[in-house]
Parts: sequence; structure tokens; C-alpha cells
Amino acid sequence: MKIGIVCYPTFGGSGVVATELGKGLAQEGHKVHFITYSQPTRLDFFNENLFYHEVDIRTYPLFDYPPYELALASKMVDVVKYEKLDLLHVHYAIPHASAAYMAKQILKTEDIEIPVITTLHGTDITLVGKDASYAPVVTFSINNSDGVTAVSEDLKKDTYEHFKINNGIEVIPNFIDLNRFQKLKKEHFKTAICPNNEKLLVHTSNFRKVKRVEDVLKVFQNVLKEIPSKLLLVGDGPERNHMEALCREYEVCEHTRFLGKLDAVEEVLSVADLFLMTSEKESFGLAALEAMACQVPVISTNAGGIPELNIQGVTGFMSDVGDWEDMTKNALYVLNDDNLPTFKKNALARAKEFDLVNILPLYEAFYEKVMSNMNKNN
Ligand code: GMT
Repeated sequence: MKIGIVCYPTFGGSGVVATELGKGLAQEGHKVHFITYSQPTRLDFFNENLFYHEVDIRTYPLFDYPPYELALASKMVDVVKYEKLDLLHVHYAIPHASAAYMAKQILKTEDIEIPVITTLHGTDITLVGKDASYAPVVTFSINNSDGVTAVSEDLKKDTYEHFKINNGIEVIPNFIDLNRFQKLKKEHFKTAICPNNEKLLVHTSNFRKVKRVEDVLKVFQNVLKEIPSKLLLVGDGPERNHMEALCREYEVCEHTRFLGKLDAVEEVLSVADLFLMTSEKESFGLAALEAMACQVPVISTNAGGIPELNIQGVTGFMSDVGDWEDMTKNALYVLNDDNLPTFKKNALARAKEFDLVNILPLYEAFYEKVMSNMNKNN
């Protein structure tokens, strides 16, 4: 198949899923064309089946806001026509699904029928998407996609609850490439961070408010009162400065390091003992899956789709949003040397269920289904 993938090219979960999916499809022999405004972060190698088309955003003194959606739609039209694509798969509804709809209508006028599949990732539904300034367009573009997927049952439920949807939604969960995300031998790294064999806690996120990184610090402050430990914070975003200030207030700076955006997050995860995910909303929790693949148990909230990944008392524990006292209690339990090896083993076993090789065929089957439905209707 010749597949166009539209996504955010950044470190964000939806962009990572879209890029890893494209890489997996290319490995299977499909030709995959990424259409984005810059090279996707994880598209950092050559493969004869992978192509990248940059959206050309022209600005003009009249535009306070350059119309990205129009440039994107125009690029989609161009790539579909000249690369003879079989389908467009857009990740994150805003503004990709509505741009794809526009591209589809333009192509129709030239007798080209292109199926559009929209994958909903989370905040495009639960946060930004349901805001009145976007909701009508999001509703319309979900209803007018030829196929829709969501990354968890919870996100599917939320979508039906918040929007007037008259289209089916197939759940295809996030996945992990276990060849990349695995426990690597990085003992020298662990010794450098934890010279006295302290326990190592890790959090990775984009430091947005929705991640409640302040709860990570609160949990760590209280874990530290009980056992020698260190905290690594990976990623960057709007809350980072505030979190650095909170570290001082909680007097945990000496034991905490902010690492910023990292390409090889699996190296840090390889030496971690516990992963903290304190999000208020989380449609799936890809960052937790990446940790589990590196044998790291997870202390998380029970928000959104996290319970579809983290198994209570088996791969870690879940608590209500904001309940840092419960999270601390659970973290101390998991970090106990009598319990930690079992949790680590269970985390890996669970991650294996989301192996790319299990999930990729679900996308391929969905593509086939959507394309054959379209052929039947034409
Ligand atoms: O977590 C983020 O804020 C990034 C966001 C994105 O769309 O880039 O991630 C969402 O998509 C991921 C991949 O499907 C999911 O694993 C994350 O749970 C989801 N984030 C939220 O729902 C907050």
C-alpha cells in the first residue's frame, strides 16, 4: 500500500505513535509518506520505503496567523496525486482531520477518491477538542472520516460522550517496539546517578499542567523521607520552571535532575526502578508503556485509559488523581527489595502484549476494511 501519514513531528505521544507506525509499515514493505511541517523526531534514519514531504507554510504581512491547515491540505492534495497514495492516515484530530477532509473534497473534483482515517490520541478529544472554539470542526471531521480509531476504550467512550458522533470508532491501542525499548546494560550510568545504590525514580512528559508534575515531586519528597532515592525528570514544557522552583521549596534539588528532551529515553529507563505518571488525563499512557518495556513498574493515577495498561498490584499501582499519599505508600511497597523483582518481571510481561508486531496487523486490517468499504460504496 502507499500510505500518507500526517502527524505532529515532535516528541509528543501522537507523533511518536504515528512515526513508529510508519516505520513498522515500511518494514512490512508498504510505502509510507510522512506529511508534516518538519522532519518527525523519530524519523532519523534511511529506509527505502519511507518518504518525508514538508508542508510549505507561506506567510504574508496580512496574516497574524499563517493558515497552516490550508498549506497542509494543499500538500496532501499534491502528495496524494503525485505519489498515487491509497489512503491518508491522520494522527490527532486538530487540525489534521479537517485538513484531510478538505484535501479529500478537492481530490474528488479531479475524480480521485482517497480514504481518510483519523486516529484520536487524547487531548484532541478530552481537552482542546471539546473546547467550543474547535468542537464543531472536530465533530464534523470525525463524522466525515472514512475510518476512525482511538487509542483506548476510555478515549472511545469520551469521544461518544463529548461529541455528537454518528461514525464507528475502532480501538487500536498504543504499541511499543521491543527491539528499541528494552533493558539495556547501562550500569555505569546508574552508578553515576545513584553512587550509593539509591533507588531511581523516573518521570517523562511534556510538562504540561495536565501531567501534574507537582504530584511527582510530592511523591518523591515523601519516598525520600523513607528510602535513599533519586529522581530523574525527562522532557520539557510550560511547567518546567515552576517545577524547578517547587524542587527548591520541597528541598529535593540535591536528589533531582531535570534532563530535558532526550532522544534515547530508553537508556534512562533501563536503569530506573520506578516510573511515575501522575496525569489528570491520559488516554493511554505511552510513556508508561515505554517504561514497562524496560522492566520498570508504574505508579500512576487511574485517569483515562491508564487502567487499560497498568494492572493494579501486578505491574504497579493506580491511585485517584492528586492522591500523592496513596501513590507514596504504593511506591514504597513496590520499591521494597522483596517486591521489586516481581513487579519488574510483570511490567515487561504486560508490555509484551503491546508489542508492535501484535498491533501493526490491526492497523493493516483496518486499512483494508476501510478501503474495501469505500470500493463497495463507489
Ligand atoms: O501526552 C501528551 O500530552 C501528548 C499527547 C499527544 O497527542 O501527542 O499524547 C496523547 O497521545 C498518546 C499516544 O496515543 C497517548 O499515549 C497519551 O496518553 C495521550 N496523552 C493524553 O491523553 C494527555
